[in-house]
Amino acid sequence: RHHRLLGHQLRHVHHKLNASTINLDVEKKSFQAVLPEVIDCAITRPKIKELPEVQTWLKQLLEYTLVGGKLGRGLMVPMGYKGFEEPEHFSEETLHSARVIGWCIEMLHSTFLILDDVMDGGKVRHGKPSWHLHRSVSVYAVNDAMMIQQAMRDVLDVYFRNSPIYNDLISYFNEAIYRATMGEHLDLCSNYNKEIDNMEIFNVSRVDDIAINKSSFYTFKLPIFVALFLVNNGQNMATTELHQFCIELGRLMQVQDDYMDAYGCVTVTGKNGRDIQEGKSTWLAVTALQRCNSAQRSIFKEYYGSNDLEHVQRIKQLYDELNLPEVYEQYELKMYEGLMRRINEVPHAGGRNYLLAILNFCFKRVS
Ligand code: DMA
Ligand code: MG
Ligand code: MG
Ligand code: MG
Repeated sequence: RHHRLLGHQLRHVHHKLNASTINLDVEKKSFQAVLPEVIDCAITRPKIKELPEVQTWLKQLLEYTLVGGKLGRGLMVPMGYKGFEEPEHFSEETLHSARVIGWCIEMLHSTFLILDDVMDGGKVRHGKPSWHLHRSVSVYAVNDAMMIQQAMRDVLDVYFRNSPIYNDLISYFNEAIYRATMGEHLDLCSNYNKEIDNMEIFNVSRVDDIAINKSSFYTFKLPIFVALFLVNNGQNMATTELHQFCIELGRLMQVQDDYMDAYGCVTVTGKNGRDIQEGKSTWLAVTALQRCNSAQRSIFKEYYGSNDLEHVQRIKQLYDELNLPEVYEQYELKMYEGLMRRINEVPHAGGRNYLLAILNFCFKRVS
């Protein structure tokens, strides 16, 4: 009864929330407050309780990797539920479910980041040493990544096994996982090698394929569409237009990620850039090549994909000579405007407000 009363009061607050802007800091605190419950759920499953040593390990693994990020992906689930749900159907209990699912998406994100840092030679993540350099013994981190993924699956099972949304939930998670691994595959097969001169990797459509698979699905489509599973008649709002919005937003996100890899500051982004050293096919590299004269193209071929710091500096200098910071700013604005147009076509006012909050969270981001 107390619960229902609280729900009623919150419905009232929620109504006002819909009309004004979404307070991200408040939602972030409530979201973070659910983490201990989620970790506790994962580490108290019968099979892991039998192995206290593993239980302690998993707890440390989750506490280390789930803290320090922006939590954008996870927050999109409760924010989406609040944005799309009508006041008469809103419940505090469902909001809590949204936060649990949000943490499952953050667990999935941790899984990918652990593996990505092993594969990319990433050393810093969320402003701390990457997991494989911290507690784990380098490549053993692969096993830890799998463990987090299965812990995530356990949490989903505990909370939602008997829920009517369970099958859809699992199939959306599966789609996101598969897409991210396909994106990572393309990314890992896009390293420039001077010896074989594989310049064909630097093309717009490859950069798009990498971006869409690497980030659109698990970063945007998963949290946004899963939030709609929790909304009364939410399936009516899970449109192909919304899908396309997620795809485009993922592209924006990855262009920014590529830009920050060279132009970001490690103390702000919390990670060390390695794309130039690895010779990656990124938005910056492809855009640079589109604007190069033949002398500049030779410099690119000579120095791109080298671990030598002077070579990396030479590539960054080339990016500056080609005015890439300015080109980036214009491109980001153009993408922002396109996404705004898409948002304005969403019929649901609360949904529009929510998508706008996500877009503004991403636009001009520096970390
Ligand atoms: C990471 O791509 C991709 C996934 C699916 C986690 P990335 O290597 O560009 O990420 P980061 O720049 O954060 O290392
Ligand atoms: Mg990486
Ligand atoms: Mg990578
Ligand atoms: Mg990157």
